Amino acid sequence: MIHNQYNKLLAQQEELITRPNEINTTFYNGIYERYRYPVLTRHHVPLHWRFDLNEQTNPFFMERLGVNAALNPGAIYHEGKYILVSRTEGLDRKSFFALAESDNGIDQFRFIDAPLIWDDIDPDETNMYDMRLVKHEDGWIYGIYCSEKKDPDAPPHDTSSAVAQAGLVRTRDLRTWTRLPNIATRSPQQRNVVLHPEFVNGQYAFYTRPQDGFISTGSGGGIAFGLCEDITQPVIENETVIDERCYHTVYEAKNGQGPAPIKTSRGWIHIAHGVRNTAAGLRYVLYTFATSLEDPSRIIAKPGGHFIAPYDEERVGDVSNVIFCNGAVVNEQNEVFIYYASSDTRIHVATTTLARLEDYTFNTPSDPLRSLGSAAVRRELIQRNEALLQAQPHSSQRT
Ligand code: M1P
Repeated sequence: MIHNQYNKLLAQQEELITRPNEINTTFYNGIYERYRYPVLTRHHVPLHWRFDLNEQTNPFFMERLGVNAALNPGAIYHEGKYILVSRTEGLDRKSFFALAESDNGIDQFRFIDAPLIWDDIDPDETNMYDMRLVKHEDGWIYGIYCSEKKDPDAPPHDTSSAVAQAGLVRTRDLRTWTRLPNIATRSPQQRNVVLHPEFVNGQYAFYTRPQDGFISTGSGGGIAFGLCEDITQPVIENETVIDERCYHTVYEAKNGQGPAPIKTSRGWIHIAHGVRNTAAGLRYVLYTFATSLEDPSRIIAKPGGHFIAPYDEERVGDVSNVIFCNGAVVNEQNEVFIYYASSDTRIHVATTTLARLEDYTFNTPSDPLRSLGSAAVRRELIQRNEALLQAQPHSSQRT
C-alpha cells in the first residue's frame, strides 16, 4: 500500500512545479531579464526518487534518499523542448545527473525518467558534476563533466585532496549514453572543459582550464583552447591559454568557460565565469567575450566587468556569493535562455535575444584595468548624454 502522506505531498509539489514564472520587475539592465522564481530546485525532485512510498517498509514516511541541491545544469534545446541536465546533489554529497524538461524554458520544469547512468569505466571516479551538453556537427550530443577522484598521492591523513578530470559521454536521444575515456591533457587537473560545436581545422576543438591544484589554478589558470583528432580516444596535446586571469578584474583568481559558445553573425559568444577573492571568500560572477568565426581561439570583443552577478537572495546558499553557468540555449526565434545556479543551491533562468547578447558583447566598453581609466570612460558617457539632454529642451531629465 502507498503511504497516505504521499498524495498530500504530491499535490504540494504539483503546485510548485506548475506555478507560472514571471519577469522580476525590480531588476532592469536592458541586457537580459531575470525571473521571480528559480526554475529548478531540490523541491522539484520527484517524491519517488526520495521516499520509499510503501507504508509497510516506511511507516513514518521518511525521506530515505534526500536531495540537497539542484544546480549547475547543462542545457540543450532538443525537439522543441528545453532540457536541463541538472547536477543533483544527494545528502551524501554525491552529485548525479538528471534530466528535467519544459515546453517554454522559464517554468514547468519537470524531472523525467531516472538519474542518468552509463558504463562504469573508472572505479576511482567518486563524484561527477557540471555537465556541458553540446550538439556537435558530427551528429552526436556530447556531455563533458567534471570527474573527480581522491588524490592517489595524498598522504593518509589527507582525506580532502582530490583530482579533477574531464569525463566524456555521448548520446543521440538523451536516454542511452555511452561513456568514452576521460579527455587527456598535459594538465594535472582539469575542470570546465567544453566542446566547440563545430570542427575546427577538421578536428574536435575544446575549451579547457588547465590547473595545478583542485581549487587553485596555480600556474595553469585561464581558459585555454586545444584540438583533438579522435574523440573516441580523446587526447589534447596542446592547450593555449586564450583568456587569462588578470589582476583587479572579476576574473582575477580564476575563470572557466561556461556553456559551448553561441554562434552569431559577428562571432562566437562565450559565457564564462570569473572568480575573485574577498574577505568573505570567493565570489563567482559571469562575464562574456566573443571569438572570431574564422578562428574560435581568437578573442575579438570582451566587455568589462560582470554580466550576471549574485542578486538579492541569490547571494545566499550552500556556497554563498556564487553564480555559475554551464548551460544556455537558443530557440528558433533567436531567444536565448541562460540557465545559471545561485550559490551552488538552485537553478534560475535569464532570458535575452541573440541581438541583445551580441550588442552587449561587442558594444560594452572593455575593462580599462585602472580606476582613472574607468572614470574617464564614464565621464565620456556622461558628457555625450549631457549634450544630448541639452539638445532636448523638453526633456524631464535635469543634469
Ligand atoms: O563553488 C563554486 C564552483 O566551484 C567550482 O568552479 P571552479 O572550477 O571554477 O572553481 C566548481 O566546483 C563548481 O561546480 C562550483 O559551482
